Amino acid sequence: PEMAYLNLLTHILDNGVKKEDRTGTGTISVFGYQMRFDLNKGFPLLTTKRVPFKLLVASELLWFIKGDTNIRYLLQNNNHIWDEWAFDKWIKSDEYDGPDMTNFGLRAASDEEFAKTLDEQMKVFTEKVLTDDEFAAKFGNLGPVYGKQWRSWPSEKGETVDQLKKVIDMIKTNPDSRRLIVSAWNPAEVDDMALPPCHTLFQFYVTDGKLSCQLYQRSADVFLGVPFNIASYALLTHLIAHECGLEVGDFVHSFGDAHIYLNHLDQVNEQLSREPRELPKLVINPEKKSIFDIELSDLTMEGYNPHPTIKAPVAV
Ligand code: THF
Repeated sequence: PEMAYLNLLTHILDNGVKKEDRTGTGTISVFGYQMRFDLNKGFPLLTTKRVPFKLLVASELLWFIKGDTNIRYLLQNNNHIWDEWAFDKWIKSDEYDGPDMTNFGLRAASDEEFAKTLDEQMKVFTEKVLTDDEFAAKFGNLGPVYGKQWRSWPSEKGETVDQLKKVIDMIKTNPDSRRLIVSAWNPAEVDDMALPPCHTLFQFYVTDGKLSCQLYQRSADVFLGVPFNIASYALLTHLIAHECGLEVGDFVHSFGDAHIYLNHLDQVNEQLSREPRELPKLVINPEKKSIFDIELSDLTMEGYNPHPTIKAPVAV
């Protein structure tokens, strides 16, 4: 199953075209691609590099499931993958009076002195989000991102729609439905989000007592983001199957713009030179049924024995 991911990397190296992007980093990119993972063949957590499952993948997913959009919860769990996007809002606000941080992502990549200053300011920022309630409410919040749209999409009548709860209820009561959909893309609110959702929409499908899930991802950072995204949606599928008394089926991953950043190419080649190992197995605490009650301590990854981490800069 991991070959599906390695084949995507190769496909982009072979067929990708150079394309400028919002972050100014530059990418090679293809438009339209699909991977399929049979979740019965093991949990699709990559073994050709270490992917921090509990620390980063699971804590982020539980944050979405809670309907939370403030990075404070992530910080409390030592998860820093969303820091830059909140930080960006702060440094562009009137309240920021530290050193100039314009274009911090790009500058840090080429200037070591600046990278140090950025690190210091980032520490000041995350410390304030953790300890100052008012500051956290204002600058820890990423806007109406995933958690908000999944759990409380605002409706015309001034009410909210709990898409996640509804889809789980429908899987239980009407599993043949072709409307088992959750959308994070809310056109009316996209402009207020720190980052418009990359994983835009997902759909479930039930057959032979197995739950499958397909994700449409509009934009994919294939080296850094996609290993997280695969694991995250595989986990979501396992959790919902667990609650609904179903087995797991396939995770189907469909892409719009799938790209490799030009500053990830050495890392990609390093990863492609490695031999995939046996996939691990996810164990969910059988005492807990509802996805809304699951905590990090209820999840165990057994038999994960990956190749070492491969570091790469994240484009902001
Ligand atoms: N923006 C970009 N450019 N890439 C993304 O993958 C991405 N995400 C989310 C939002 N914007 C994005 C954030 N998700 C890492 C992983 C996932 C992220 C952001 C960053 C990352 O840096 N991973 C490192 C480990 C970091 C660590 O150990 O702290 C890695 O090596 O995998 C797409 O969902």
